[in-house]
Amino acid sequence: MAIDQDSFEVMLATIQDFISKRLAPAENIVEETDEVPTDIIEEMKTMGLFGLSIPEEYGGIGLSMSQECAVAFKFGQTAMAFRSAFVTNVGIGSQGILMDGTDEQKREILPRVASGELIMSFALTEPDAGSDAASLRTRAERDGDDYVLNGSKRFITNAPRAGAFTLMARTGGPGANGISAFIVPANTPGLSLGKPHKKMGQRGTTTCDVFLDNARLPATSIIGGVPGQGFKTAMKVLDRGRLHLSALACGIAQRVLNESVAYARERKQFGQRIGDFQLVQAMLADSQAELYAGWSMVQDCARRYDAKPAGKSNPDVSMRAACAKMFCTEMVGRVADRGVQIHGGAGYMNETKVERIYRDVRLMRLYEGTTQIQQIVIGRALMRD
Ligand code: COS
Repeated sequence: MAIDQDSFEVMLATIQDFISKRLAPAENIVEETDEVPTDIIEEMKTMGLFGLSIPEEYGGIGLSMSQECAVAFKFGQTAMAFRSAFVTNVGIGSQGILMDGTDEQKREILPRVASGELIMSFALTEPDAGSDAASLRTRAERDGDDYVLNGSKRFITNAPRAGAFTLMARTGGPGANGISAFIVPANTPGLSLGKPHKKMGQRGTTTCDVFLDNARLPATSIIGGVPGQGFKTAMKVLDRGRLHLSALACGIAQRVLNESVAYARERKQFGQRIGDFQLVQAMLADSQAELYAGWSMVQDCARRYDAKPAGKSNPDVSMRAACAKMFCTEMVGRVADRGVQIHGGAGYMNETKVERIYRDVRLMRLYEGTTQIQQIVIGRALMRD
C-alpha cells in the first residue's frame, strides 16, 4: 500500500531539504575519505530511508514504485554513495523476502531492515557467473535439517556493511531451476569477506567479495521455504531494481544539466556567455530532451509496475523496465559526457562536480544487468509475444 500523495509530497520536500542542506555540502568529504560519515547514515535511518519500500505493517514507509522512483530521482542530485548506503535495504537486499518469503521470515527480518538496524545485501554474481547468472556455482548441499554452502560471490554492494545477505546458491541440478535464495547472516561461521574493491568512481560505496567455506544454515533459511525458486526471485528483484536505477539515472542527468546550464550562463568566451552560442545550446537541448524522454519512460513503467499484483512477475513490465534501464543509463552517460564538454578543460578537473559524475555513472550501464542484457530481455520478449 502506498502512502497518500499529500503525505508523500511532504516527505519528498523533507528529503530535498536534507539533500541540499546536509548531503550536498558533504559530497567532497565522501570523495576524499571514500566513506559516508556515520552521523549521516544515522540521520538517514531516523528519516526512515532504509524502509522506504517496506510496508508499514513491517515498520517501513510503504512507498509505491512510482513514489520510490521520485525519491531515487532526488537522490540523483547528490553523490551516489548516500543512496547506496540504504538502497540494498530498500531494493535488491530485502525485496526477495518481501516478494517470496514466508510470513515468519518477513516478520523476523523486515522490521530490522526497515529501521536500518540490519543491513541487507544481494549476492548473486560470482567470479564466473555475471551476465549468465543461471550458471552460478555456489553449492548448497542438504545435510539433515541444514544446508552447507560453499563458493564465492563477487562485487557485492554493501557486503562490508551487511548484517545478512539474500544469497543465491545451487541446491539442485544445472540451470535456473536448480537455484535457491537463502537468507544468510553475515556472522555465519564459514562466511568471510574479501578486501574492499577499489573502483573507478562512486567513492563512498562499499563492495567486496563474499566467501563461503562450509557455511551451515538451517533449511528454513531458504526464502519461501521452497528450493529451486531462487532464480525467479532474483529476476523479479532485478526488474524492480532496474526501474529504480532508471529513475536514479534521470536524477543524475538533471543534476548534470543544472550544473551545465549554470556554467554556460556564467562562463564567458569571445566576449559573451558560452550558453549564448548555439553549439552549446544544442548540447544542452539534447540533454534536456533525452532526460525528458527517460523520465517519461520511468513514470510510465512505474505506473504499470504499481498496477500489477505485488511481488508477481509480469513479462510486459519486465520488458519495459529493461527498456527504461537501457535507455536511462545510456542517456545519463551521454548527458555526463556533454556536461564535461560544456565545462571545457574545467570539466576534467576533479574540483568540478561533472568530473565526479562522469566517473560515477559509468557503472550504471553495467550493474543490475548490462545494456546488452537489457537488449536480450527486450528482444526475447518481442520474439515471445
Ligand atoms: N521474472 C520472473 N521470472 C523470470 C524473469 C523475471 N523477470 N526472468 C526470467 N524468469 C524465469 C523464466 O520464466 C524461466 O522460468 P521457467 O524455467 O519456469 O520457464 C527462468 O526464470 C529462467 O529464465 P531464462 O531461461 O530467461 O534464463 P537465462 O539463463 O536465459 O537468463 C537473463 C536470462 C540473461 C535475462 C538473466 O540471466 C539476467 O538477467 N542476467 C543478468 C544478471 C544481472 O543482472 N546481474 C547483475 C547482478 S546484481 S548487481
